[in-house]
Amino acid sequence: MNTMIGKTVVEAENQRREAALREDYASLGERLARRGVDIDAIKRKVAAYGVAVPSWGVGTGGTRFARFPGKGEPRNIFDKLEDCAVIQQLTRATPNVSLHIPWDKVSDISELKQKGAALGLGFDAMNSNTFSDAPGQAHSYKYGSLSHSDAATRAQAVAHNLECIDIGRQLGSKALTVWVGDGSNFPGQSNFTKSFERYLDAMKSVYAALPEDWRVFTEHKMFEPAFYSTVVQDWGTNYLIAQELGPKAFCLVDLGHHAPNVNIEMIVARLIQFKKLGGFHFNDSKYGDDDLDTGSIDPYRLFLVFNELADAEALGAEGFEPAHMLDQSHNVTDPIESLMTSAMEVCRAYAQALLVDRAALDGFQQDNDALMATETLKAAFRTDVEPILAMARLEGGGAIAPVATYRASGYRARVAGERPAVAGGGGGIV
Ligand SMILES: [Mn+2]
Repeated sequence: MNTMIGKTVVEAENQRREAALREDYASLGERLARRGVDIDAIKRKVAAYGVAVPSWGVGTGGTRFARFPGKGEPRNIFDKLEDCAVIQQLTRATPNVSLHIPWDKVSDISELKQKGAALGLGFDAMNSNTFSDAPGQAHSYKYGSLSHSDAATRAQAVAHNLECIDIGRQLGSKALTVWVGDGSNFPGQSNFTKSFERYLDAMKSVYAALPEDWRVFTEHKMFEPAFYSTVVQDWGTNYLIAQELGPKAFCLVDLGHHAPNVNIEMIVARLIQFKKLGGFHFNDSKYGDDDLDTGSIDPYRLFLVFNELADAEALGAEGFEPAHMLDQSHNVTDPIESLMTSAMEVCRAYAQALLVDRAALDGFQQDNDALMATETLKAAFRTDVEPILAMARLEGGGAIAPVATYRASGYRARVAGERPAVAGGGGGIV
């Protein structure tokens, strides 16, 4: 397998930190043992955990105002896979890449598959794009795609999704994620019921083309690019879609796609209860769909989401297999550093959620002891699980300190010499 960063760099960086890590791990292990928790069991679960990286995340994003390209940005999907391989090599938490069509479209799909295999990367859910026009396409998506008033435009959007399934099938992907920008900017511009009927009708054609072992994830979003109404607005609409389509259809929760202060962890619990949670797009936000780095604004909310997931895992919820993916836009940081940090934040929230004393929590809930119930969650959240994460990385062949190791490797400067700056490149705020 090809490694993007020299093993001697990783080993030298790890060597400087290993003794301290072993001390910290032993100390944390003692403290957790007092709470009846086996640190090695938690570490094994964290080591087995993975969150997919979106191919578009490794390019610098942008806002509606401007995009400021970074040095050595990937020029195409092959460069993107190499950057994704750096993230996986150092964090050991991102074994799969989620592709976006047409941004990642290639003439020879087997070449792409081989590149992934050579880098030790698999392919996660495929993402279709009917929120912008591809060069030369017959019908514009300016006024919508799967819900468009024009049948030919809807048919074109369906055909694009079928193409994504076909490419994904050849790559070994097992899921399609559909997010549409369809909606309206003015009251009266579109008929809510008719546009949703058209959307459902089009999605039924996409659903019918799913291979037997595939799932389709529909992603809701409250606003943007449409600012008055969106066709797939909220989790309730999303649940209706999954119900209408059938057993292979699930809801995808992007943490940034809700109104401010919405209780996302409760939405997650509802979708788990009714067996329709398909997966996540992790990111963080302060105001809207900010696509900031996961855990950078509200790590407690991320923990509370993972608390619901760990609860379902502990109960052995039937058919519970959500897909986890990052979905962020990096405007002021090196995308590789942001994605590594974010992947580690997701692992941290998972590890903390595994520390929740569920029997004690259940007892406090039964007794209506609100204070002790919430303190039970806080006790897990306050635990510094970094030694667990770092040990899982070290034992998996990764880096104890991924960002420091990445900086020491000089990877960005090296690729900057090989990759001339490009103005366009697929990326942005999705
Ligand atoms: Mn998303």
